[in-house]
Amino acid sequence: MTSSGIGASVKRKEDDRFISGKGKYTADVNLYNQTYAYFIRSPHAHARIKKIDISKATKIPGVLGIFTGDDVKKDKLGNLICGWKIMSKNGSEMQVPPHPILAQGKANHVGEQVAVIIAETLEIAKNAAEKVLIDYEILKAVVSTANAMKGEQIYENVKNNCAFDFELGDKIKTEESFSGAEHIVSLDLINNRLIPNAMEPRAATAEYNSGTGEYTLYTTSQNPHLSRLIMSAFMQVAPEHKLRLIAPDVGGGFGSKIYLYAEETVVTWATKKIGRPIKWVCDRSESFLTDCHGRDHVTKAELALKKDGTMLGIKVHTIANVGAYLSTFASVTPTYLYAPLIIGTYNIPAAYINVKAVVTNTAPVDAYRGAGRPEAAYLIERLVETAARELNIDPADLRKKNFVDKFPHQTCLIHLYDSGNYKAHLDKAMELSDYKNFNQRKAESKKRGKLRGVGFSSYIEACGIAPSAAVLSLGAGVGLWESAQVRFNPTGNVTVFTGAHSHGQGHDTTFSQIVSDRLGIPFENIEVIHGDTDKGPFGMGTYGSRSLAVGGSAIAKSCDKLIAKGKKISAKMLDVSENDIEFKDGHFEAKGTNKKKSIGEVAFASYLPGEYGKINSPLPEGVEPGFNETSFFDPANFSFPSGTHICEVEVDPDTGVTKIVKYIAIDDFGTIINPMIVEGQVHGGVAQGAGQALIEHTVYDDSGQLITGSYMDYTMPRADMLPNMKLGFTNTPSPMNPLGVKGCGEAGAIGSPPAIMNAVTDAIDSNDLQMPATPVRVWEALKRKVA
Ligand code: MCN
Repeated sequence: MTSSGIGASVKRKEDDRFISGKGKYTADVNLYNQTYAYFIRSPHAHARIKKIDISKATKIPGVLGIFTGDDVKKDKLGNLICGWKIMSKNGSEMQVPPHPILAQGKANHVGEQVAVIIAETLEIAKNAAEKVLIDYEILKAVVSTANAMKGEQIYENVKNNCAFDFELGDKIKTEESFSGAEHIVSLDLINNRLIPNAMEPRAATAEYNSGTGEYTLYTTSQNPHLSRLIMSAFMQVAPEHKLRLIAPDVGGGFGSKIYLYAEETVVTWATKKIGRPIKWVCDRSESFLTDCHGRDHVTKAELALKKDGTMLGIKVHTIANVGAYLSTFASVTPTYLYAPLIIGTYNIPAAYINVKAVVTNTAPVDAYRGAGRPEAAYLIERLVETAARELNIDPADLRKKNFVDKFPHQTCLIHLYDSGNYKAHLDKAMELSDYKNFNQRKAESKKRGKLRGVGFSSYIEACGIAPSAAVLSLGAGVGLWESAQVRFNPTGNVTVFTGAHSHGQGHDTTFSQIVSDRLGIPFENIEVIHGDTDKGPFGMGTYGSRSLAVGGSAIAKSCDKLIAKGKKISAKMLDVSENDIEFKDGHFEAKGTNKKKSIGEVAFASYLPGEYGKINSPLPEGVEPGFNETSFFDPANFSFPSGTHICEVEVDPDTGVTKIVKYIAIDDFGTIINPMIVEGQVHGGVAQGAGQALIEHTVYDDSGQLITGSYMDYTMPRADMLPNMKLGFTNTPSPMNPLGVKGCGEAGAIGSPPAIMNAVTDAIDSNDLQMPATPVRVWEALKRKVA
């Protein structure tokens, strides 16, 4: 390992830019002669739009245009799409509510964009909005996840408000496993709805060049290529070759910026109509109302076991709230990202899951850090811990008894687990947490009047979302893979173009480490470019902890192609046979001699054969000039990170306040490129999971108004909620990619909610508690217990 190669904790090269205010975010983009967009949003959750009168507003000086759903219709723009087709158990296709970029006929959630005003300044646009008269007929709103199917039908084509009724697994075999069971654990679980809250709110600035017919959109996107594809192929905003999307620095996304939203589409369409650039920046209140939310499941989960703890079967019924519209990936999150993982790390022979996806008059719900996998880990890990308590078996022993321990492992659902050693991370976590002395700590806490609890979670996730064959067979609209171009410039430094997008994950650093390691060139001589559809090949973006496993592997593949080409060129330069060339530490060496050429020299010669390139002849026959390779990597399967998290909490029975006093996370991410970055990813993920478990909660009232629409009411996790975490790794390389890596970007948010909730329920000795375990809920649960 070199000081900047694979395995080194290199400091993030992008941080200097970010912490010194030199980052360039979408809102920093200001174009000559730009105008400003302001969206008029529905104040009602469900309302018929009877009339929109813009006559007064258009007369205000400085107003350049006001557009409504009628204008969108007139221009024949397509609707926003959901790109993953899910079939219901009766064989019918999912029912998708039409999703126009400006409401047509009806508004279906508070905050939905009903009209847009383009003006010389934002103030003028906002003032003009006051003069737009909209006549609404308020309709009854459907809000509750559990009762959505009993509510008034929202869309003509979505019967009973159920977009799809999905199932996976063998129902009969599972029922049989339950009939033969000696013990059944049953839990009613709510996976609370979350609002992503990336540090940078969404933004978009669009410009049309009438000279070239080209549109440029600067946008806060996690996957600009896919957004461009949707805008071109499905919405007819502009032909793909005339549409350039640039997602510059993006200040976090956590999933919420994967999707194509209405606003960026509207400004791109309207910029040609206005004939000037248009800028839109979302404010935090709009973010709360319109960014896609996450989770929101109501679940009944049951686990069948023998008395000795052997797991026999699992049965799950979930109602998943997808909100008012099916956003870009909304259908895959509560189905294929969730259902196949309900068996977790365990050898459970029979499983059945049914998911009813319901539409409601709330903001759309889509993937949020973990996307389906936290929901799966939560239910299986809560069931397992409960089973251990009910059967009076140590939770660690129950897990070990049932762990999958041979790989590859074909589960009874659809996944083939690639590699792992679950016992190893459980053992390591137990050792690091000093589990054996827990009872002593519990007694000490008791002396101080506190209730101490411990919780485990041995989670698994599927990441590296890609294998085209697999995702297409599961209903994806397009196969997923990733691309990379590694380009040597003649003077020996390297530009890497990746189809992935970094918005906090440190790709500039880790991708440079891969190239430095593979090609033996200094880390400082490598530049990573992402987020621009005009640079580099097509890309699939960043989500599902896929960028390293899929995008990083494409980079490694391109490096290997360069080495193969370099062998041919250097053989000619050194006057030996290609078979005698060995590539080592950045040099092509003629075996058994002291003759060698650095990769930089070879790169120069490849572009400029001749005196200066020190290859006084043309390149070898059949070798094209240049040192620039492009690769597309499509793995054979997902990779499956796993880990054990152990949490200890102290609950104050008088106030219900929970304090996390110990947190251990031992994770298996296969080969690790940069341990420091990976630890940072785990820290962030655990903090988000702690937020979900203890304080974060999205509340709509019965009329569909968002009660938790600001930081006054929506509580974000804070540093003082978390102790100094102890992290560690077990590394079983994944056989699914050339780097042996597994993703780490979501693991913390997947492993932590069940570990924390298992600890809280242990402390209060009651399962009668749902997330978030706020002080009042914990206190009430304790009171219910006494009563
Ligand atoms: N890495 C590594 N070794 C491994 C695994 C990963 O060194 N074995 C490094 C990677 O090279 C990369 C980082 O860790 O620099 C995360 O890699 P990966 O797990 O591939 O995840 P992605 O880069 O695809 O990031 C997506 C993931 C997701 S899905 C969400 S949501 C999320 C997350 O990452 N959103 C984030 N982490 C985030 N971090 C920040 N700061 N901001 C977000 O919005």
